[in-house]
Amino acid sequence: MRRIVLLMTVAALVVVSTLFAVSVAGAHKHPTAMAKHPTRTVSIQDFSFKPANITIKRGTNVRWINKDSTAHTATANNGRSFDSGGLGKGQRYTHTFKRTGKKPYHCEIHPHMNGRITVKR
Ligand SMILES: [Cu+2]
Repeated sequence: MRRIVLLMTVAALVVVSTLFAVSVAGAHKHPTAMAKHPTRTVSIQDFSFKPANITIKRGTNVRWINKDSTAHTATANNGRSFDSGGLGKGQRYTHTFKRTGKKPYHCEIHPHMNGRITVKR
């Protein structure tokens, strides 16, 4: 009998602590939404993406930073997955890659500028 009481006490503690953890996580959900994903940076410099080809895990953020004084874009070749729009000097754009596959992209202003994101599981 004492053993059952002890087990029930332990079970109750587990439930309470789980509820507490969930509520704490929920309260901070918004600010940490980006932080829980790793971020890789691609520089746009000297009219090229550096590095031009990267392989990432699904759910990773890719952040492009334009280091040229000329405006550039990072635009998916399929025209809809992602598009930074014009980035001036020092401006950045971040996209979270949620689906696996090869994602070739280019600069709309300078179509010879090409890059590729490979997203793995
Ligand atoms: Cu460009």
